[in-house]
Amino acid sequence: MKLGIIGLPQSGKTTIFNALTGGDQPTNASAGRIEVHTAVVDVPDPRVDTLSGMFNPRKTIYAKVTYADIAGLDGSAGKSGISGTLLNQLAQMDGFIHVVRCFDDENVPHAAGSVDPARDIAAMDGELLLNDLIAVERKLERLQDERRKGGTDKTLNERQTALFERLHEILSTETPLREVEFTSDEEKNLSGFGLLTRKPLLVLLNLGEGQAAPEIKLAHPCPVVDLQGKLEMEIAQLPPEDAQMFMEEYGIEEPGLNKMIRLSYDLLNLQSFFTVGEDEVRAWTVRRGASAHEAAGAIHTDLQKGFIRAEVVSYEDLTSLGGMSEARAKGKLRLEGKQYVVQDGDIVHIRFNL
Ligand SMILES: Nc1nc2c(ncn2[C@@H]2O[C@H](COP(=O)(O)OP(=O)(O)OP(=O)(O)O)[C@@H](O)[C@H]2O)c(=O)[nH]1
Ligand SMILES: [Mg+2]
Repeated sequence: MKLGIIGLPQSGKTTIFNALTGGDQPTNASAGRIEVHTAVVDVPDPRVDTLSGMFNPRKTIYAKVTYADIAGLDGSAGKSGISGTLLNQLAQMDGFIHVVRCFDDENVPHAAGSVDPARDIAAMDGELLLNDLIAVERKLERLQDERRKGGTDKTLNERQTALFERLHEILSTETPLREVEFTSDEEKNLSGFGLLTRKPLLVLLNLGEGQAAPEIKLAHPCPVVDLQGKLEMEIAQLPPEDAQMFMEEYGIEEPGLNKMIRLSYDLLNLQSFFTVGEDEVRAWTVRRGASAHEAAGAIHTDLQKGFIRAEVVSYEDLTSLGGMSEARAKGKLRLEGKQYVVQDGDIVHIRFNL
């Protein structure tokens, strides 16, 4: 799962990326250049820590999300849309984190001359909308060409034309496609088309030190999270002991970053289930609503192929009872079939036979 960190130039994308990775990519003007840095980040999860404490495994593995710092969107895509290379990068993402500058700093000029988060959110929304509108118009032209030339599947062409005309209508009213429900057949037609406003979006308000988050009325509701980007980056770059001291000094209980990582996991409609044992305690990622059969596949295709049953206990039951055998004795260890819908926090053991 990949999230693209996007935002206007100098909004703090690389700062946030460094905060996520503890890295030190240079944060200076990359204006106009298309730059992409990618990092795989652990999803902080106190449940994994608790399970690890219970089972004392050789390895503890957290769920992961990939973040990409994508510079190059500057609100000037204009009539021709976002350039090919950049669009390619954006289209590969499963969702976006839009970094919005709220911090004041006279040493960091704002391209638009002033700090105005609401304006910047609207500008980015507009850029993504416009780009989709252009992509849809191009597709409609191609479909029209096909009809004129003939020789292609006529019903398919008609169906696609109807769908893309509908998209055109929606986008023309400045509505992002993520707000629209599609049938699974339409979804299939649209996958591989990389429309940007179909992807889930999280707004990240990048605050200055000690700054309170501004109230912003969004034209298109989406999850919003705020953090002090530069401060978080500085914390992330410290050795862990120093970071702890630093946070205590500033009265920070948990880095705002952790919240953002968890929110981005939610944004992508994902959940975790766990496997436990002496060898390893591990969080696995599946979409919400996934079956036990899919969960088995997330671990290994062999487990999916040879699936017999899933042994399942909830995180709450396992931790309150204190162990697997206690859970079994109390009848809390359930045997579930392929169709069982996995719940966030389930501890799962797949029985299989190949
Ligand atoms: N005071 C203050 N400065 C910040 C904050 N976040 C970022 N900056 C500064 O703003 C400048 C731009 O930050 P970057 O993280 O490079 O922004 P960016 O969005 O990656 O910029 P481009 O890649 O050029 O588009 C740097 O000088 C940062 O030090 C913040 O929270 N407070
Ligand atoms: Mg940058």
